[in-house]
Amino acid sequence: MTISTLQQERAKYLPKLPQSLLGSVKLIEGEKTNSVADQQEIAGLFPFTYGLPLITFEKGDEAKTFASVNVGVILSGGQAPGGHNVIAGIYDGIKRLNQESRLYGFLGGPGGLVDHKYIEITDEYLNDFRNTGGFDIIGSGRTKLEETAQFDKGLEILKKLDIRALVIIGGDDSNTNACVLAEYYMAQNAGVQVIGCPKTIDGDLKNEMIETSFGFDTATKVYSELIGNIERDSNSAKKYWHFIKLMGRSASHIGLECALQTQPNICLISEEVAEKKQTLDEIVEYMAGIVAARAADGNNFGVALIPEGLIEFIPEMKSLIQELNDLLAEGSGFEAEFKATPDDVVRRKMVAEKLSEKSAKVFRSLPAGIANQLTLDRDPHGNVQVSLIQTESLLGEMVKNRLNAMKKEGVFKGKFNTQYHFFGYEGRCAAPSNFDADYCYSLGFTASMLIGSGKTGYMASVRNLTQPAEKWIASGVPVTMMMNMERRHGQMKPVIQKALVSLDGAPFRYFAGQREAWARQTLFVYPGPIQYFGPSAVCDQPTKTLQLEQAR
Ligand code: FBP
Repeated sequence: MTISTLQQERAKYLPKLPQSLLGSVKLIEGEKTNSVADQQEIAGLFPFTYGLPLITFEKGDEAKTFASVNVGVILSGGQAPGGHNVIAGIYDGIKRLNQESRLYGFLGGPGGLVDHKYIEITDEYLNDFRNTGGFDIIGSGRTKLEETAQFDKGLEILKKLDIRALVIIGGDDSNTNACVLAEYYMAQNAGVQVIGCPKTIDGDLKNEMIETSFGFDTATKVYSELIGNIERDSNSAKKYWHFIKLMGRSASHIGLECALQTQPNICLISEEVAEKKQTLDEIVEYMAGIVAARAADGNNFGVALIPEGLIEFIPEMKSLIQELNDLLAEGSGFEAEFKATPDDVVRRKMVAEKLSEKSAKVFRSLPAGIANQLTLDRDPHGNVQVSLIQTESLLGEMVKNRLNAMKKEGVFKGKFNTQYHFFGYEGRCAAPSNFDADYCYSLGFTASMLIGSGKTGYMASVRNLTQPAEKWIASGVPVTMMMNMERRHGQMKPVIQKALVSLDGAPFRYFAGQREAWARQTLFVYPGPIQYFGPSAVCDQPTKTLQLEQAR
C-alpha cells in the first residue's frame, strides 16, 4: 500500500497518556452513583449495573500481575477521527496487563458480533493504522444491538474465542446498548465485561464526567479550515453569499464551535430556534435582515452556517417530521402503498392527505425537492436522515424570495447570489489532531485498565482536557449514571441523555455576545489546516468550546 509522506511521518507519533497511566496503576473507588433522572425505574431495569461507584486511576506504587485476557472491540455508528487510536490504546493497554492478551475486532460494526465476523488484531496489522483517521481497521456499522437473540448469538462467538471483555466504541445510543448488554451478560453469569467509549463528531455525548466525545476536535478543525477558506474567497470576490450546512444530526455543537473559530456573519443554533419557538419564516426574516444590512454597507457577500439538524428543531417542522416518521414507519400499512407509488407528485399528495391539517399546510408550502427528501427512507432508528435534506438550499431559496419582496418595498437594494455547501463527510475520517490522537489513545488505554480491574457497565472517561495530557484524569463512569427515561418509538426507554447546546453555557453566551458585530462587519478568522508538527500553540489547542467551558 502506498502511503503519503505525512502519513509516514505521522506513524512515528507517540500519543501522550495521562501521567497516572504511565506505570503501575491504582484504582480509587469514589461515591456510589445515581442516574441523572428517573432513578427508580433505571435502578429496576439495571439491577446489576446501577449505582456503581465512580472510578479514578492514579499512579500505583507497586507492580501488579494480571492474567492474560482476550478482548473484543466494535466500532459503532458514524466514523470519527481517532477511532484507530482508541483501538491502539486498548491493544497496548491489555498487552501491558499481560503480553499474552489478545484483541479481536468484530467487522462492520455491531453486526459483526452477531454474524460472527471478526479478525485478530496483531501488532503488524495495527501498526499501519496508528494515528490515522477512518474506521477501516475493522469497519463500522449502524446495526442496533438491542435484542436478547443478538446478545445470545454474540455470546456464542465470545465463548468460542474465549473473549472475556468487549469494548463498544460509539455514541449515546450505542453506549446505552453497551450497558444493556453488560447487564444481560451479568444476569446470565456469562463472564463477559462490557465497556463503552464516547465517540461522535457531533459532540453531543458529554456531561460532567465526559468532557467531550472523540472526533469532535478534529472534525471541527477540518470544517473550520474549509469555512475560513470560503470566508477568504467570499471576502476576495465579494459577490456570493455562502450557505454552509454542517453535520451534527441533532445538536448544534459543531456549528457553534466552527462559528467560534471562524466568526461568520450568520450561524443558526437549533437549540435557540427551539427555545424561542421560531418559525421557518422568522428564521428567514432574520437571515434576510442581515443580508440587507450588509448590502446597505456595500457588502453583497457573506457566510452563513446552518446546523444539519435545524429543521427538526423548528416546532412546526418537528411536528411534521414526527407525523411523517409514524406515517412512513415500517409496517405502518401506509408505507407499502407509498413505496409502490413511483410518481413523486402523487406520493406528496398521498402523504399530505394523511397529515394533520397544520402539518399538511407546512408540507405543501415546502419546495417539492425538500418535501420529497423528508419522505425518504428512515435510518435504522426510525429517524429521518437529516444529512440527506438540503436545508441550506431551502433557506437560500426562501431568503431569496424574501429579499425579492423587500426589493419591491424598497428596503433591499443589493444583490444576493448564493453558493451552497455541506461539510460533514469531509471531516469524519481526517487524520486525528494531536488532541484526538492523544485523547483516543488515552480512552482506549483507560478501557483496558477498566477491563484489568474486572469492571463492566462502565464508560472510559478522560478529563481535565484543557490541561496538558500528562495532567489528564483517567476514570470509569457507570453508564447508568448518564441515563434517563425517554420515549422512543412510542415506548419509554432508558437512554443516555443527549447533550444539546446549552443556551446558558459559556460557548453560546460568548457567541451571542459577538454575533451582531460578526453579522454586520467582516470579522472573519481563517484558522488554516490542522498542524501536526510545530509549536504547541498551533498543534495542541483544544476546541474553543472546551476552552470556554473550562475557563476558570
Ligand atoms: P454518530 O452519531 O454515529 O457518531 O454519527 C454522527 C453523524 O456523523 C451525523 O453527524 C450525521 O447526521 C450522520 O452521522 C450521518 O450518518 P451516515 O454516516 O449514516 O450517513
